Amino acid sequence: MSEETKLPDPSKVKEEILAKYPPKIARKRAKSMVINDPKLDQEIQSNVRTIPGVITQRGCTYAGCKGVVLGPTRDIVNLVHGPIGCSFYAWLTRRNQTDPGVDGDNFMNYCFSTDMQDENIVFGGEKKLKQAIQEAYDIFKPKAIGVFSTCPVGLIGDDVHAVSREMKEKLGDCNVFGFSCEGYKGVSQSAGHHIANNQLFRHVIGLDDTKPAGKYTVNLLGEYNIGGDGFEIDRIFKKCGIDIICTFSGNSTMDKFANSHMADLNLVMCHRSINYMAEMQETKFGIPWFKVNFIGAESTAKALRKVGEYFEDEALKAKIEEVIAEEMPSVLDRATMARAKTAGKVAMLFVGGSRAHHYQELFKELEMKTVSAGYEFGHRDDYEGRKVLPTIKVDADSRNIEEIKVEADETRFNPRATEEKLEALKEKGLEISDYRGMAPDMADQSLIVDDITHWETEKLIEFYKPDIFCAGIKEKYVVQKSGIPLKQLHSYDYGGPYAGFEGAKNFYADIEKMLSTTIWKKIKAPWLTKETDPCICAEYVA
Ligand code: CFM
Repeated sequence: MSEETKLPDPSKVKEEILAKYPPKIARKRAKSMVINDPKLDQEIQSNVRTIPGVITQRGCTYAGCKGVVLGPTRDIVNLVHGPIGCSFYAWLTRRNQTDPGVDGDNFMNYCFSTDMQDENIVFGGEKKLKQAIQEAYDIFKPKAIGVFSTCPVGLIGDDVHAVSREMKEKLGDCNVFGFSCEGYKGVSQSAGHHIANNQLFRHVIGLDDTKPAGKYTVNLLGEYNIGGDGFEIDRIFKKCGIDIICTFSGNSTMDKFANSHMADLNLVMCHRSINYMAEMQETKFGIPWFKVNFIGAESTAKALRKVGEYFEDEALKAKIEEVIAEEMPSVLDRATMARAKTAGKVAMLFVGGSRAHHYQELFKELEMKTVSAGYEFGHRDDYEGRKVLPTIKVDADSRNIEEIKVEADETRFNPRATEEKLEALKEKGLEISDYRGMAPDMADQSLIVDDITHWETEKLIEFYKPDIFCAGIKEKYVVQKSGIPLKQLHSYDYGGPYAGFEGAKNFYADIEKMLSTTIWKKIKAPWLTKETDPCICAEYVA
C-alpha cells in the first residue's frame, strides 16, 4: 500500500481509550484491540466474557439459538419457555423473509410463550410448559415444536428435554425437542448457535433419506434470508442449474432440514453460526464443505466459480460463466455511478460474527476504505482463520456448551469426494473445510476490535471520522447523534436484499444515497446553544 493510501495509525487513540479503564480491564481490552498487520499472525482475544459495566453490542445465548438459527424456519412452532419479556424481540422484530407458497405452514408471524409467572418460578414451570405444547398442537397441528429455555428455566431446573420427550410420545405425529439455551449459558449469542446446531442435528437431520432430484445438489449453510438475501441467491442458483436442498436456515422448513444430508456439497456462508453443522454432516454422512460469500458481486461470481470447480463439469462451468456475464454489466454500471459519491470514503463495521467481514467486499467495490471492523461474538478462527483452532484454549464458558460426539453413519456414510480430489481443489485455492478469517483481508494498520464497547465506539468515531458506520439498532441513534450515518447490517433498515448481483446494486444505491446527504452533520442536540457551541446555526438556537 502506498504512503498516501496508508491508513492512519490508531496506536495513540488505542492508548487513550485504554487509559480510561482500570488497569486490569485495560490489560484485558488491549488484547481485543489489534492494529492489523496482514502479514503477521496476530492473536485477537475473542469469545471471552464482556466486562461488567461496559455497554456491549452483544446479545444472549437464547437470542443466538431461537432468534438466529431456528427463527427463520417457518413450519416449526418456536415455543419460548420463560417470562414474556424474552419473547418481545422474538416477535416480528427480525427481518427473515420466508415463502410459504399458497398453503404452506408459516408460524413466523406468531409469538409463542409460556408466559412464566412468579408462581411458576417458585413451584416449577413444567406443567405449564406441557399445557402450552398441547395448546400449540391443538390449534396449529405443526410438524414440530421447539422449546427454548430462557434464564429462569435453568435457574429453577425445569427439564425441557424430559417434557419434550413426553409430549412427543403423547402427540405422536409432532417432533418436539428442547434447547438448553438459557441466556446466560455462554458469553454471547454464539453459544446459542452451537446449541441450535446440536439439537437440529440430533432431532431432525437425517430423518428423510429420499434421494433429491437434480444433478448438482448443495446446502447453503449460514444464510438467514435477511431482507430476502436468500431469495436472490436462490434465483442465481436456479439460473445456473444448481439445486439448493436446504438453506440453514433462511426460508427453510423441517422437511428440508430432514433431507439435507442427501446433498452433495455444503456451502458455508456464515462460518460463525453454522460451522458445527458442516463438520457434523461431513463426519456422519461424508459431505464436504467449503466457505463462500455471496455479499459483493465479485465474491458472488467467485463463489459460483468454486461450485463449478467442485463439480468438475464443463457444462456447469460454462453455464456459470454465462450467468456471470449476463448479470455483471448492470452491476458494474451501478457501481461506477455510485463511486462518484463513494470513492475514497471511509467505513467502519461492527456486526455479529460474519457480516463485518463479508460487507467489506461491497465497500471495496464502492472503492471505500474499511478502517476498523470487529465482531460482537466471533471466535479467534473468525478473525485469524481456522488454522488457529488447535491453539484455542477451551475455557470454562466454552466447556459449558455441549460438544456432541459424531461418528460416521455405518449405513449412510458416503464420501462425496475422494481425498485426492479435495487435495487437488485445495491446490486450486478452494478453502476446503477451511476459513481464512477476516484479518488477512483487512488493510495494514486497520484496527480490529472484538466486542467493541460504546466508549470505544465514540472515541474511534472521533478519531476516524468515518463517512458511514455499520452496526445495529442499539448503536444507530448514538452514532447518528455524532453526525455519522449508520447503516444497519442486521436488519438492513428494512432495505435489501444485499446478497448476490441484484443485492450488490441495492447496496451501492443505498450507500450512495446515505453518503449524499449532509443531514447528519447538521443535527445539533437540543441542549446545545450558541454559548456552548459557537458554530451552531442560528435557526437551531431560535
Ligand atoms: Fe452469522 Fe447472521 Fe452474522 Fe449471526 Fe447475528 Fe444476523 Fe449478524 Mo445480527 S448468523 S454471525 S448471530 S451472519 S442476527 S443473520 S446480522 S449479529 S453478523
